[in-house]
Amino acid sequence: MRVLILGADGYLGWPTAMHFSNKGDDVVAVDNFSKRFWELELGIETLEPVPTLHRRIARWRQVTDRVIELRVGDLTNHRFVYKLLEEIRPDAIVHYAEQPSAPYSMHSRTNAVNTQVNNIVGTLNLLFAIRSYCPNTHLVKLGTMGEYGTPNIDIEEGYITINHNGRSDVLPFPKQPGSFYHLSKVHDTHNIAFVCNIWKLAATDLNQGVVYGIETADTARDPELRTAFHYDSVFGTVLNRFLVQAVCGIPLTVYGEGGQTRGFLNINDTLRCVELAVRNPAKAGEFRVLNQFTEQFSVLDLATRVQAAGARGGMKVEIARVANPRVEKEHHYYNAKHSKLPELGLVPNLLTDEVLDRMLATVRGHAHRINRDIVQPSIAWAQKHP
Ligand code: USQ
Repeated sequence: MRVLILGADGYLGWPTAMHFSNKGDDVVAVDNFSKRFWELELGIETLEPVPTLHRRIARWRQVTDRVIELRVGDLTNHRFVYKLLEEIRPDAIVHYAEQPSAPYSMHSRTNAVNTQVNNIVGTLNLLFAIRSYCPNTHLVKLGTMGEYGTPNIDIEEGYITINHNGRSDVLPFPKQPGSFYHLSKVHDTHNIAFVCNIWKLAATDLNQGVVYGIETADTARDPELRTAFHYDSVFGTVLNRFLVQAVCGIPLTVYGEGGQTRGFLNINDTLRCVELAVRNPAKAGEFRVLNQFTEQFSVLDLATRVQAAGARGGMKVEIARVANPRVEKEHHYYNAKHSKLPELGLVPNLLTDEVLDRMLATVRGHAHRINRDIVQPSIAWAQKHP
């Protein structure tokens, strides 16, 4: 298949590009490197420096003899997007090209606006370009489980049957996002669902949980093929952060009570889920929603698991209760369905002690690189900004 990967320089985008290329698909990688700019702006470093996308693509070719094509451009520039789709006309588009951080989006008015313009305008340009040049292309869009928030009822996969005043309908599941970033994903969802209906485009929204992990089969082939691993308080996800904190002796930063419960998945399962979505496309006019995670944990569960992994590795790991910089429920019901991807063939890589120990050992190997100054939370939801 001809697969276009948007946001191919990122934590998930680069392993996804290699994954499809390795399967023999014809991969075109797209990025505008804005994430690298945001990192520089905030003084954020990844655990190991990440080679340029150009260099990683060249290395991939040396290692595997497979070609990944590169296009550099910004999805908010509609001329770039139109030209791209006119030329490539892919079978599938995997769309990761969004500002992915909730804290980043809550930093200031500027960041909230930039996040929503980048994410919503970029996706909207993409939808118009698909309609113009490749209306049969399957769009696989990365959404987030955070679109649903933490309601006091079971979370369904995208839709819920509601009985009201004697009538019944299947309606989009209510959205209660917790940041301007999560809101941007909700707005995307509505735009995509709308055009699937009116233009009969085919789209899959992958409502992904929190991803963890440092390596995939392809990144492990060569140090120059590594992907970005963030542990800072803006772009790092919670388990990745806890692993780094454990290694450098910083008490694990559990925000508030730690009862916040989310869906989680291993980075290797992200690749498998995206592949399953691409190989089993939505139909014309269908807006398919798949909840993409494999297990639920509370933040405190994870901290306790990392503490135990540290003890197995001879490290004394403390758990801190940090004042919660976010406005979120710290104790709540959480039971989210996630059966559609297993029905398509997903066999999950669960967070076993062995997996946790291996990740901790890998992070420990890079301990000399850790910048302790970027670990503590620096952006508060309720704080006033100019
Ligand atoms: N948390 C801590 N301590 C930390 C960091 C986070 O207790 O040091 C807590 C947060 O308060 C939150 C939970 O852990 O309750 C998850 O936070 P996170 O930073 O790992 O994840 P989140 O901000 O929700 O965003 C991440 C990705 C985002 C993706 C989302 C999936 O950055 O791109 O959409 O996970 S989900 O959470 O299901 O919405």
